[in-house]
Amino acid sequence: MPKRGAFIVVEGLDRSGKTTQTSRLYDRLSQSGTPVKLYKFPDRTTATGKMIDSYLRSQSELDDRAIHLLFSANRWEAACSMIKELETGTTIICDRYAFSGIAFSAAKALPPPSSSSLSSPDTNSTNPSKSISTSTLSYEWCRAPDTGLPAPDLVIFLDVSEAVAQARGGYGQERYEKADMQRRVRAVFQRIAIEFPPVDVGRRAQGELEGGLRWINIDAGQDMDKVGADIWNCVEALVGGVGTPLGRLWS
Ligand code: 2DT
Repeated sequence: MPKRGAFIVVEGLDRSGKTTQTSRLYDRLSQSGTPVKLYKFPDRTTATGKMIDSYLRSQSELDDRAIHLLFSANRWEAACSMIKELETGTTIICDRYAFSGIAFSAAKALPPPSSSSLSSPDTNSTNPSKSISTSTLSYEWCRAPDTGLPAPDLVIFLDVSEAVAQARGGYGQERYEKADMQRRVRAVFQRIAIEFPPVDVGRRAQGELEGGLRWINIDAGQDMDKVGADIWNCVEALVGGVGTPLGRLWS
């Protein structure tokens, strides 16, 4: 049976260099002769994307649940084409996906940012779920609408500290581009990461990356070329396609 394309998601905090690294990865895969397509969510060009864009620019207000569902719908709109492309051998790189959906919405329900559980990765890695409120926009509620979407083979999470983000020029003007929100989002990303088996970045054997979603944290505070090299180190094993069937998120 011919191999399908690999599905690689790049997630990250603002100022992590995510968009730069994603397009570099795209170029490198293209140059290696891999058929590759780049997706970015939210896709602001569709009808749902235009509503999302207006919300992010604070030109409109929406209930937290309504915007969450729009972000999810924005992915579902693309799901059919993505599946077709992957099954016909195209590798997909995706700049943000369902994990951003959970992280940004569930972050709204976290306790105030002065809480040490938000800024300390150690506290969260011990039991991050404890810091997530179950009263509104619970983690489970946020995850539900994306259940069944095509599951990536690999999620690369570009982690960047607040200090590095500030040194890179601080945050932009959109709704979520604030230090307090970014801190909360980082905490939820850490909560998501513990759902997936850890990967040793040094080991690139195909067997290590096939057969289920893998999540890799990369220190995006490093020099851009080093970050690019770390990413390639993980992705190289997937060049040439994947032999296992495409999975579905959380199902
Ligand atoms: P960009 O700055 O990357 O365009 O993202 N977001 C994104 C959500 O809140 N939910 C989602 O499902 C996705 C994909 C992250 C725009 C902002 O939208 C947030 C930042």
